[in-house]
Amino acid sequence: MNISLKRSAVAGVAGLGVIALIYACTPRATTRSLAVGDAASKVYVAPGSYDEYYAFLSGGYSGQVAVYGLPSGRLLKVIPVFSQFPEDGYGYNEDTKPLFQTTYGFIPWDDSHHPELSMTDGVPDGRWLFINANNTPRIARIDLTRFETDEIIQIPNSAGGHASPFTTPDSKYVVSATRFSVPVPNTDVPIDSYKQNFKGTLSFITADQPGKMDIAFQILMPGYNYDLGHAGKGPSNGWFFFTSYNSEQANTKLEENASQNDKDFIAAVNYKRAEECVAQGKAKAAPADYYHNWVDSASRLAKSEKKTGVKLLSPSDCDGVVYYLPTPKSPHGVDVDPTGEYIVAGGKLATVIPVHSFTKLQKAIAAKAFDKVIDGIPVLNYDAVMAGEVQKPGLGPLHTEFDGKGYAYTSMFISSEVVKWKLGTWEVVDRIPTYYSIGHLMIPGGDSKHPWGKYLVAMNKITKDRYLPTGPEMAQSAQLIDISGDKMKLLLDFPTIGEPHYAQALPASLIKEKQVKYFQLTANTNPWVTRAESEGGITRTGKRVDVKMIAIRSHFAPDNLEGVQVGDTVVFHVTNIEQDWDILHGFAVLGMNTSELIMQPGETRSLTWVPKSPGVFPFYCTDFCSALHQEMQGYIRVSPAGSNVKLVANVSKKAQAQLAGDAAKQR
Ligand code: RUQ
Ligand code: CUA
Repeated sequence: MNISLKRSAVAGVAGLGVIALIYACTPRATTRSLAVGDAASKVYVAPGSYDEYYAFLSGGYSGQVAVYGLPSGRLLKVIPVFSQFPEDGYGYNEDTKPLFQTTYGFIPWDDSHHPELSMTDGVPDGRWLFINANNTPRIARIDLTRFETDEIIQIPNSAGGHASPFTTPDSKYVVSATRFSVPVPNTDVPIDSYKQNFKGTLSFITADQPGKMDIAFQILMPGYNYDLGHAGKGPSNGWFFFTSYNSEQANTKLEENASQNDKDFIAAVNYKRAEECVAQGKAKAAPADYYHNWVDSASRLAKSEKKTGVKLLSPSDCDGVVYYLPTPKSPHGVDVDPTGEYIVAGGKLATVIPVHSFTKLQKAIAAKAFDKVIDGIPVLNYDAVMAGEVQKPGLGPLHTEFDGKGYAYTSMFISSEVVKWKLGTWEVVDRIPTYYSIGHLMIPGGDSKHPWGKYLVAMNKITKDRYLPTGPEMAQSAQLIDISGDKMKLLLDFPTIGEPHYAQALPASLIKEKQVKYFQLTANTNPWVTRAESEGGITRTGKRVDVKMIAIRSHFAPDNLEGVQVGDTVVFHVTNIEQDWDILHGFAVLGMNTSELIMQPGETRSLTWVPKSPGVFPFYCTDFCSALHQEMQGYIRVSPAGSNVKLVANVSKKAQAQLAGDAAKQR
């Protein structure tokens, strides 16, 4: 959730006559359970040793993912996903730009919310990390052998892809539900025709094959706001649960108008049933344009394809595919416990934490315990599906994770605390304050069948006085809490990047040994690869000039180029021919206004430069790669249009002979 939602949550609660605990935003300097005793030694990772867990925190409005080591809280890497990234040229260089292609054009910045690890049999397996773009709905796949974004698929018929990209236990599907209902297909209608014309969609996207994500089907839903989701597991495998709010179908002043109903709904989707109906042809083929972008692994070039059409399934054409579970007051998170029996909602404005039972849900369906039917969706009776309610947990329950030992931990946004409670008895057994206004929380594997229940990370929305002040905006703050004993213990505060909305973590041992250290030059299929100095050179095709160049400690070859003219478009293709771990080179030209390049070992990257005036322009390596890094440079001479300066690059004689041969053939 973002700050404005937070404000409205506080106002909404106050409006409901519940005491709004203003200390959600008020710094409290003194309290119990500040880090004490042996906390420092518990987070200390000695120089040269490794952390026990990789944690992936979303960057929220930064569009990135930040990777931290736990328990140290050390930042290991920032992975750019939905935003251009100056640190490695992602989204600036020609090779990665196609990843940002959408039907709205090139989108270089989005809001990323929920990282989700791929799973095998309901347990994180360390293959991929998925994450959603919230504004222009998309889902990305990050490969965890390289910590790189490899694929992005756009979700049509959707606006605000918030309930995303939660996966099924086998990662066959990732999902995306629309936050904003919109006309489907989107068309020009009066906004106050919301109730007639606006719809929600729940999208199931196939995800088990890298480079091949696609929309399997979409379920057309009533025009509510869909918020979050989680797959069933164990007995509830084959089901997916999505929270919704605004069952009032308000289209203005939602703060007030969407907080009227005592209960909204969790949509329980039997997606195996949906698969059957789709196979039986019960889904309608609907026009819908969207982009699928992916990186070809051998050339490391991103490609884009435009797709048209989706299968749209209406619940009224497929009985038994969706049921609504009434759930108090604008639920936010929905989390399924490790056994797959309990479905826990976080009612932002509720004073209890409602827990549904999957066993009861099935019985209620069999007994047709329906209160009513909305657009072909039976609404199950609340009492018939209720497993229990956690009473007086605090205020503003948002998200719940599990420790695998029978306990659940819920973030309380308004009362700014983590509350630990027992599954089955629903009693609160412990609570710990957070600083300040916790949104999401995360336990490694805490939404899976197998939580590694040793630590919990609280991701807080407001920082205020927790760190040395840095002007009006403070880095957001995460807190590491030890949950290995009966009582939660605060161990560490660490600043984060952007606004983490969720995180995932897994034992480092699951991915540490699988890391790619460099790219094999011999396997590089980029059409502009230069594998040896002798292969570099410069060629002209009309007004386009291509430069093939290598980078190696500590020079570029070629390093002097002449014959370029004002009006040309120059494309540099630079290959880092190092075959050694973590030896990068950079490339930047004076006045270049698109990007720099950073090349990983064995990689070719390209950038486009349009010189605007005659002169001599230096270029250099931007990564301090060796003792002679400052010597790693070259010049490119630019002459006026129509000049007769010969096109030359100071490459080896052999390469020049080759170039002359090629030119002769072209003539
Ligand atoms: S989420 S905490 Cu609750 Cu997208 Cu933000
Ligand atoms: Cu290469 Cu500095």
